Amino acid sequence: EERQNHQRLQERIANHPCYCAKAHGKYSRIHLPVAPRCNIQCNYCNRKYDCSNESRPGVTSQVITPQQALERVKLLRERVPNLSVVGIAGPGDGLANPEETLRTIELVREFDPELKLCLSTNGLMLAPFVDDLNGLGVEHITVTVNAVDAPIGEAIYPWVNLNGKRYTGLDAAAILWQRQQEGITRAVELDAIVKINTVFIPEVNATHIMDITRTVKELGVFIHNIVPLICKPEHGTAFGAMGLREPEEWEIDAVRNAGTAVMGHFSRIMKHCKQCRADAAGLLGEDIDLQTLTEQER
Ligand code: CLF
Ligand code: SF4
Repeated sequence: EERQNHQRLQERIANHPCYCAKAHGKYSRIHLPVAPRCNIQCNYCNRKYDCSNESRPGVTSQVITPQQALERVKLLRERVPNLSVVGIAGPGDGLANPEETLRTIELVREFDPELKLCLSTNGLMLAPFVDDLNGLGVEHITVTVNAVDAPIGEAIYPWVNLNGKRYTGLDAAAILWQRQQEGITRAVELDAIVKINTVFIPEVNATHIMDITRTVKELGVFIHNIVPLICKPEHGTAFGAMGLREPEEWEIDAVRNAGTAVMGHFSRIMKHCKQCRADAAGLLGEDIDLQTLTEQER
């Protein structure tokens, strides 16, 4: 039975460029930047720019409406090679903008039910929306988990906003992880294929990453994606101002290799992430220039 489940899973991810390394030079994804607001603060984020959970600080994606997002999908379906996935990855958090996010997903689904739907979130509001997402056919969910221990989380998240109240300190980190766990657990129950992103932050969560891998594996997560902190001073992030360094490549390699053993045979560590923009479109790392494309269209 395990073999059959594995087979089914392989089929479901076979044309997802992030979940399946073999698919990434072949199939394209589009990100639709419909979600401007965010409900937490990460110290590696510059709020003027894209969510750095899935994308880089220092690039600004222009926010579009759900209707414009649909137009973009229509335009790009013919222009990018083998479009298979439509994702929402900011520029804020998709679920801090639930109306825009759910409406966009609905429109894309109506337009072409064959397109895979993908959402990346900080997880604060995943539990309350995961059933709706499932109902709309969202099969791929990414949650950014940078700590499964409040004292470590406290150094990464200065605050979270929940139901009109702002939490700080240990409370903020504990609430975020609690909610992330609930959301991830429910997503797995609903048979979503869950990916965890973790930002490798030297001297903050680096030695904690194995614990994260082990913990999320136990929750039934399929893939763990560990990405390097981006924090040059010019990116204007809190970590940049604190003088934190970006990790060396060998540090990332080491933690990914260690994680591979933990994830085992039926789940995996992602190694080909390109830390995409919130408006990325095309093959991973070979995005098309939307500006030029729109000008050509006129
Ligand atoms: Fe986009 Fe993310 Fe879906 Fe992929 S990106 S929402 S899972 S369709 Fe992919 Fe880009 Fe890395 Fe993200 S390479 S940043 S992992
Ligand atoms: Fe920034 Fe994304 Fe963190 Fe929100 S979740 S603070 S947009 S990095």
